[in-house]
Amino acid sequence: MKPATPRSARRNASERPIYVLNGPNLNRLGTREPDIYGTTTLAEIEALCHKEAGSRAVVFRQSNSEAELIGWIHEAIDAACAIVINPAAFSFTSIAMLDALKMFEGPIVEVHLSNIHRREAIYHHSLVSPIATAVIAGLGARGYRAAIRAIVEGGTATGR
Ligand code: DHK
Repeated sequence: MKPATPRSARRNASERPIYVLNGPNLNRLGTREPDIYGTTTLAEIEALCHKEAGSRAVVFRQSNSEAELIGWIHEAIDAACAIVINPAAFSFTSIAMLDALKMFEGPIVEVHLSNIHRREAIYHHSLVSPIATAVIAGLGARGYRAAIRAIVEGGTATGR
């Protein structure tokens, strides 16, 4: 069993921001296939993440570029206490992004607005899920709130 995280490390971790990273096409939320993704915009999702985090800092970003997302994961490796990530279509294609996430030692919560397992087969196998601490899919924008709450409350079943 992993040794207990000393109080100082837990305190230091809680002083570091939660990175919330979003993949391609999520900048179009609100008008993008509302029957699948709902009508909540990405700006509204960002606002609910900050609200749920309370005094904890949140770094919230979106990119349609794989390289940019990997750059932010590298940044998070040195700066973040946890990563909440909706990799969107890169979930199913990007081994490079997976390799970057593997270097992160803190909790990783994978979020999908839609229940990817109820959709076409191309959306069924996320490369990220096997290394994620937790996966939330199908709750729409509320999935982000659940992810932030779990991180703020601290501790996960897997000890990651
Ligand atoms: C978002 C996307 O853009 C799709 O490629 C994924 C995910 C699902 C979502 O549900 O948030 O399949």
